[in-house]
Amino acid sequence: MSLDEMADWRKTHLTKEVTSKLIGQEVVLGGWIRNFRDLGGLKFINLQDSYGERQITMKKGVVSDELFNNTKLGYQYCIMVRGKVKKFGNAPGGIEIIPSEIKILNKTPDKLPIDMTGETTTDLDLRLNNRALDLRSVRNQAIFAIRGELIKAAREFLFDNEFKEIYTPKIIGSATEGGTELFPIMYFDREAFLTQSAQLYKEQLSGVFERVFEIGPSFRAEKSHTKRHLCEIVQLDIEIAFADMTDVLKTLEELIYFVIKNIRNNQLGSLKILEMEEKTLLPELPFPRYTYDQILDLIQKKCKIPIEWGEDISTEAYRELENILPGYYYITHWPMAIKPFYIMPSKNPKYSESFDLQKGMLELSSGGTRVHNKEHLISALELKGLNPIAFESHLNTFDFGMPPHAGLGLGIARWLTVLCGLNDIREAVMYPRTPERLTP
Ligand code: AMO
Repeated sequence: MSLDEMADWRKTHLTKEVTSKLIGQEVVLGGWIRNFRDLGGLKFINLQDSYGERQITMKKGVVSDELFNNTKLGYQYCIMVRGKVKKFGNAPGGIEIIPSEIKILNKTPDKLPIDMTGETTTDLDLRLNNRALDLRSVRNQAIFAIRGELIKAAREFLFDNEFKEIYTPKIIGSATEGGTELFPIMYFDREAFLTQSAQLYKEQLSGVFERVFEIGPSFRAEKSHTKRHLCEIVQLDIEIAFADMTDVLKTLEELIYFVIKNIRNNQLGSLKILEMEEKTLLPELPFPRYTYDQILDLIQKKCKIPIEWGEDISTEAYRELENILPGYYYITHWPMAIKPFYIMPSKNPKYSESFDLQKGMLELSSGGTRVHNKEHLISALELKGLNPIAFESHLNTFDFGMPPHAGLGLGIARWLTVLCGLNDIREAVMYPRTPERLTP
């Protein structure tokens, strides 16, 4: 069978726009065949586009014989349909389209690598291998509609609160956070790195624009094989001048509340598809706040897991804690020894003005008050065994009236995992990068 040309056909409507207001009118729709049924004298096509789906009904004797007999269909064929809108209570949107012409613009193999009808679930790796196809599934359309709303609402919240959007370089000359975990690249004849965080630049820009945010990529060369780690992430970074950690905690919880409110208002249908409408609820503000010491106490006494002061909290401990603290909560005042050099030590310098935001066992965000005094920052670098010379251009910016400032970084995919009730972070990214996966 040869393919049809689109020629001068253009969609008149998106599927979701074909409502009872258009009954009796002719429309042109385009999309993919999600499902089809052939009942002999009656054929049904579920036509999906990125906005929803509508039913195309071909009844022998109602549509032309040529159309009825010659239209050969396959799953995910790309088609355009011209037809009349008719009321039909049992179809999606209460509407069916009676076609006068169908163009088949592209076909698929007889057997698709993954089930696209939603009737069975396919293994995640196989789905990821065929991601451009997989992303058309109802489930994925819901996940990424929620992601879209998350980003839109976060931007709206931040612009409404006088933040300015920044973009910081992703190719950098030296490590931002000081550690390993960097991907080296060739920058002409020099070595450079992919950035692991917008940290230093967002701090510098808070000394210019005061309230800044960025939604951008960071790269983590960690060989972690968990359901929570990726090598390429998108972070929401926020930095606020003339502020400390307490201001950031407040901003972050208000942002979370605003985003969830918008998701519930505008994407309740997507939450329903994911069976999350009773779970992704508006959280109570303020979020509970525990110090690191209080959490340690809970882990030792209630979870009966041994943990030494100064250690990071293990996955096992977080898993147990989730039974006690299932919602959003903050852990503040971490030991300075396990926080980066740019974090401000507390009055008792064993502790730091830092926090993590948890949702159950997942860490969604971390941040804190920063050191804004250049001499302190140089000592902090040295204390962490880092060479201040490597940070010279950053340190120089502290000579020009750097204000006190504080901020946070939030992992978008981690948060989406929580909002959508996903079991694996790879589901929350269109094309995930993990130690094993570099394609597609
Ligand atoms: P941190 O390294 O804790 O802090 O990162 C902040 C948030 O980013 C997400 N995240 C990840 N998500 C998936 N895979 C990973 N490998 C991964 N690494 C981090 C998490 C995490 O909470 N500069 C600081 C932030 C700041 O202080 O402003 C930073 O990047 O959700």
